[in-house]
Amino acid sequence: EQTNPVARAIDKVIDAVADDGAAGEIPGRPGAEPPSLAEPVEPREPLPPKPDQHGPDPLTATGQPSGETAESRAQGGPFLTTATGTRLPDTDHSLKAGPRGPTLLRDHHLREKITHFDHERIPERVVHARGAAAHGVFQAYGTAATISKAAFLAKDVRTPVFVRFSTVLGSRGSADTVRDTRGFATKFYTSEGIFDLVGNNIPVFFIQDAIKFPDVIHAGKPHPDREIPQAQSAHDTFWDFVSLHTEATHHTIWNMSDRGIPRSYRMMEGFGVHTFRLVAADGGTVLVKFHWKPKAGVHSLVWEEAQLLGGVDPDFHRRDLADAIEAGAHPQWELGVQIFPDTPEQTFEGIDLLDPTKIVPEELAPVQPIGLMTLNANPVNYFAETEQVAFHVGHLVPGIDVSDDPLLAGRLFSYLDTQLTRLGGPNFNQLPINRTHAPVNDMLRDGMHQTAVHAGAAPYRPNSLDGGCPFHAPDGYVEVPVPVEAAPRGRLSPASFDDHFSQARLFWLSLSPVEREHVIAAYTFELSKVYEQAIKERQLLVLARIDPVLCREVAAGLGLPAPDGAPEGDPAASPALSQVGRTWPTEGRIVGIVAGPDLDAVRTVRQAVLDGGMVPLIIAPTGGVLPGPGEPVTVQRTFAAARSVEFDAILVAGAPEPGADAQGARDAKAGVSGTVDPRVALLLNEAYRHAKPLGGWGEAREAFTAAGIPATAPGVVTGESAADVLEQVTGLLALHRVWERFPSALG
Ligand code: HDD
Repeated sequence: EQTNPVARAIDKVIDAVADDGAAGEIPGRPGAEPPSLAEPVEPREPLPPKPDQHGPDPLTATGQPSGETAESRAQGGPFLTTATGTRLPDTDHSLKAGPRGPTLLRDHHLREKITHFDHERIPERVVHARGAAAHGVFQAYGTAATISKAAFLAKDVRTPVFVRFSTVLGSRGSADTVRDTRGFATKFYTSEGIFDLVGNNIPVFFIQDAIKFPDVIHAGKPHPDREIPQAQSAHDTFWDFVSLHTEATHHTIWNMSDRGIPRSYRMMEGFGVHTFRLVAADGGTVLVKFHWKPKAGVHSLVWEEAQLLGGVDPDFHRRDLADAIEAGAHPQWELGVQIFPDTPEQTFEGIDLLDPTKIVPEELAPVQPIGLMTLNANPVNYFAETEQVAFHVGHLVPGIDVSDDPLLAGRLFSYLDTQLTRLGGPNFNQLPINRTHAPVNDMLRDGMHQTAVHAGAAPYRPNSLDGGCPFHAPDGYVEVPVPVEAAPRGRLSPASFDDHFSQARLFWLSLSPVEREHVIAAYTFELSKVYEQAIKERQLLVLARIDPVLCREVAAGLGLPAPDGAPEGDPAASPALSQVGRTWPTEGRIVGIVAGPDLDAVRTVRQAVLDGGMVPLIIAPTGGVLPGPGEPVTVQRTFAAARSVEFDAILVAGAPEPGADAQGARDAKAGVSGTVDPRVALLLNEAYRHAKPLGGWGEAREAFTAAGIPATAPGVVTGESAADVLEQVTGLLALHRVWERFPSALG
């Protein structure tokens, strides 16, 4: 019996294949009926729920029955009905006057079916339209219990959560791997009401005041005339804005770094960005910044991979999250807080805690873990859950309060407002995914899409007709009575908000040489896509304020002179900001195994990969089961479907077989392939260029040579023993990439 959950999931497939054999049966699906064009005529039993999925909690806000049953939700009821429950004998033909006659207006079923279909879409989110989500649980360590009275932060309390990850700029159907900020929004269904932590994977924001949100988003969205480019910042309006609006400099350099292209949602940090205020049971307060730290480590794609994935698998992050959960490899994050004294200045070590363009380096204020979140179930229905979930920074519980960060203030208005348009009215909190798990006793009544049937005569206060209910709650949510500064009213900001460059420089100085190279390449790529020369020149002036090397290298790439300018400030580096040079867990990483003729070696190494908690995917010329004696080995990726971008490392099990499919035969006939299929050569070549660990044994060297990979290249492990090769490759995987393969020109 396998203990590794990924292994268990894969074993199921293998067992199914191993059970094959009866004549006429479908390979891999013993007992299944052979395919047929005839429609089923008998109702089937309702399908059992899928083990990796669960829907929103079945609690209703009011306890009202809904007419909906588990069967109807699962489409498992025996007979088709209209929306009002009348059984239907036919839904394939509209009502006509004779078989060739005109369609009749009285056909209510036709109109109901088409009208409902016409209204299936709701407006996509104006930002963060593209997303993926999962259910899970948050378990508190109790370490925050002394600084916050929130019930869900008490030791060992387990709170259901729903997390939605997203990109910001793209439309709902855009690619996952674009260069962008990622949303990281968590809904905690606590016993005291809902707490939403609506953060990003970047700890700072483009603007310091919410009033500029429409400006930054209009600049980042596609151009208004042709609606291009989709889901990216590499265009004139974005760079026009950020080069003029220099408070965006810090967020922009994070976007241009590896953080803008995460490897997976599972491997991203999350940040609450703003400073929040925690309130203890005795009324004491501290200021905090929230951090999510992924157990799987912080990893990124390289830019070429991200671009390839846009075409090869635009759903890469969405699929990765769902697959991991389905396989039982449940992603986890530790929630932590940086804690600052709640002083009247609201600064820490000279850093303004109300300025959302600033971080507090972890070296100055360590992140203190307060609980663990595990995502353990996929949504059952994308629309009902992931699309209809409505987050709001104002959803707070006693023990957590907001600060006066002016960006947060505007958000407190915006999130409620946007749901009215997006979800069609003020009752969106009654949607199953948005329902609180705490008892609701409000006096909000009526409105579009009201699903509660409220009893009671007096939804107002004070009343006597309902016995005075509901009463004020003595332990209810109270805003912290922070004194308000006596100062003249005005459209103002503090002087500290004028520092736009020192922390962009801090970030740059904290990166390793290879990460700095990526930043240079990203600015160069993006600005190369800008048509207006003046915008590029202006952005170079901004870069000169960050660092002369950054400015010089980007200018060289653009073919422009580097302007003079001195960097601002001399901040100390924060090593915690770099993703390179640390070792990370290898569990859940994807290892491609290009199968060779020695099936025993393939079986052994596949098992060893599983035992190491990683996910092996067997790559072979064609699908099905590898030909040969012994326990069957199922192929997961054919040469036609395997692209390097899917794998974190690739192993070559001896000389791979040439492609036996139509493409392979055509290439062989045309003399394109040598002994190694060109698709295998491309696979290895790309993985090599993307600094991924490679390993092989037996005649594997032939494949590496065909891919143009030098024999002595770092991170290319060859040997006679598959076990030794795998051990070394796993060691390399813990470092994520083999960066020393491409020594940095920056030193
Ligand atoms: Fe926002 C959605 C994160 C500033 C207005 N935002 C949205 C989502 C995330 C964030 C993760 C997607 C939630 C989901 O999955 O449904 N937003 C942030 C962060 C910000 C930020 C971390 C700065 C620190 N946002 C911000 C400002 C405004 C908005 C300043 C407006 C003044 N955000 C919205 C919105 C959205 C939204 C228009 C779109 C859909 C939605 O709210 O429900 O109201």
